[in-house]
Amino acid sequence: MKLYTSPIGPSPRSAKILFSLKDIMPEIIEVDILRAENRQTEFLSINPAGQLPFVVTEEGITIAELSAIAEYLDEIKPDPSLSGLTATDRAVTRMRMRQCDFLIFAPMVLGYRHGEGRRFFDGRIILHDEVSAPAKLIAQEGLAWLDPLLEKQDYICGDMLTYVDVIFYTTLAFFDKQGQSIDPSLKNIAGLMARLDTHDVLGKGA
Ligand SMILES: N[C@@H](CCC(=O)N[C@@H](CS)C(=O)NCC(=O)O)C(=O)O
Repeated sequence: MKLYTSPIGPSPRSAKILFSLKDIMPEIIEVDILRAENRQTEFLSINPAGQLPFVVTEEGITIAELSAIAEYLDEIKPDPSLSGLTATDRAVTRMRMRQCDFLIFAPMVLGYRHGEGRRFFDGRIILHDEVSAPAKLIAQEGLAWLDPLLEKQDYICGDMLTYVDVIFYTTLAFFDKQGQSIDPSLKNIAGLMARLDTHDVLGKGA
């Protein structure tokens, strides 16, 4: 299996953690994200979404999107599971992933791309001046929605670490440094981030 990735960016960092947690060692192909190599024809022919990371399976199939990659890794090597041990657990994981994506990750990404990240994204995507500020507010509303759901559990989907925690951790840690910090009154989210900071594989050095 080949993993096309980069040494920088929250999603490549998530991929590194996911592969580490699964103890799977893919062939690594580093793509120069700063020079937008990922947006050039050669890479678009492999991954039309133009983003990193993505996997190319032994059969030559491209799998992009961290959640799809994580579920694929769980299918080919179930232990340790990052999606959940039962059909119900896995459904809960997919549910929370989609909710986090729509309510938190996507608006955070839009807030950055159309705001602080404009210079980087200029020429890669169409930029709109009016997008950044409301997108950041929507992401904060999403975090405020999630916070009480974590009151009685250690992780986003319950008492087991899943790929949603990995993606959440790297995404929030990255955007925290880009002007989208976590409201300290969201105690459960702050607690989750602190817990993940001390995790052997996720931790700050990963
Ligand atoms: N939803 C995607 C996000 C991928 C993503 O945003 N990748 C960023 C790196 S963190 C990227 O490729 N940025 C460079 C670009 O868009 O040109 C996933 O789950 O993999």
